[in-house]
Amino acid sequence: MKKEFHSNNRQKLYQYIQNDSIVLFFSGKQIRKTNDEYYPFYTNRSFLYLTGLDSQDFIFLAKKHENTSSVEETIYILPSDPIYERWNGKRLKINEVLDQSGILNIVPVDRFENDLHRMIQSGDYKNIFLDFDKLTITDPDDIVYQHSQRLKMMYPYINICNSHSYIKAIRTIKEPCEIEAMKKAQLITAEAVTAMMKASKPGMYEYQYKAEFDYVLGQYGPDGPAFPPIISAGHNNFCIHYYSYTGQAMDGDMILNDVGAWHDNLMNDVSRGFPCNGRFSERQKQLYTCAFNTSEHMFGLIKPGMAMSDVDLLARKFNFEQLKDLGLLEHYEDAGKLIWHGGAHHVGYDVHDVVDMSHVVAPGMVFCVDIGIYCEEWGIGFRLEDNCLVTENGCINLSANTPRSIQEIEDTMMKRTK
Ligand SMILES: [Mn+2]
Repeated sequence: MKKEFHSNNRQKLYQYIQNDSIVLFFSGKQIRKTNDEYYPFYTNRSFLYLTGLDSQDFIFLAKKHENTSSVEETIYILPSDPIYERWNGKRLKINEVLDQSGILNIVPVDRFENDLHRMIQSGDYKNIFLDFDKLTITDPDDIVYQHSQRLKMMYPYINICNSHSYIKAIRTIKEPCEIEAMKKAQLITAEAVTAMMKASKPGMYEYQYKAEFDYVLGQYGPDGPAFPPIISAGHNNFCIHYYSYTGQAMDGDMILNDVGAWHDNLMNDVSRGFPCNGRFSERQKQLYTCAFNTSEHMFGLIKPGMAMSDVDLLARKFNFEQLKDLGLLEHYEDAGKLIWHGGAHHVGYDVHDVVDMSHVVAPGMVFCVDIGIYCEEWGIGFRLEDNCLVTENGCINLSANTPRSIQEIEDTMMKRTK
């Protein structure tokens, strides 16, 4: 992404921020595994969205006094350290930080505490905005909570405010450059899913499907999948978040993929179900047609102004009616027997991106239309999940290029590679 994208994101944020405020975002810390081994570092997504900087231990600070155009920005970075870098790889240099973020004031991170102290002591600021984001009350305190506790103790007279709802509102609406990146990610995902379909045959293990997927992604760069892929066969499809990859596809089983690639930090999330032998059985056809028709119905319906919560609700109702016609369900209250989940989650800088479900559907949003059917009685479970881009008048399916209809899937699987 160009630095203008990130600087534009910051300008959008400042419009929400009151005057006489300090804004802080942390890139995060690496989490230790055992001894001196660490888990792979994952930069805080809002920090990355605002700065374009993919690095641990960076801090972004903005000071707003009057209008948004006069906000003063500083990025605190880890200084170069030849010995550390010999072991762990290069740190971002000052010119790279400038090129990627567009932030002019670049300062070593060990100056942060003193700088912040002077700013607060000056009496020029009433508020500090931090990005507080806990999913549940039992979530451990992250770096933001740790900082806020210290700030409250040291400066009890300053207001601590939450910028999370603002960043959610901004990230939810995608810019054209984000859509372009997502389209590139879709091409990679489509190729990888197609490769699994073409290699598929009874007797194949789930890890072998995964190897096909990983091989295609590996041809496009070092990033790998956007999230751990879900690849399962037969009865394992009844575990919604299955990551074992140990099962074997037997003749007549369906394969389930719930996978995604990323490009320029923008992700996608696509699910497909297909028969491992390349031919849908009658029952598989019946259930798949319900999911496919529901998905098509939703892509014909979604448009700006619709309540976000209606996406799953209307899909569920439509899907129920068809399953009722098949004689598998009688009352809507029992839909949960076969329809185990919705899936209208946003996708972007994360696979389950930030979202405010109280907002209505708006142009530039990208979220999943995820139709799952799990019929244990018939031994058939799968989901059909696509990425819906909302336009001015309706929506488009960004993942339509991944084989989707029964015909497309069977035609693809006829072209076996193995
Ligand atoms: Mn998914």
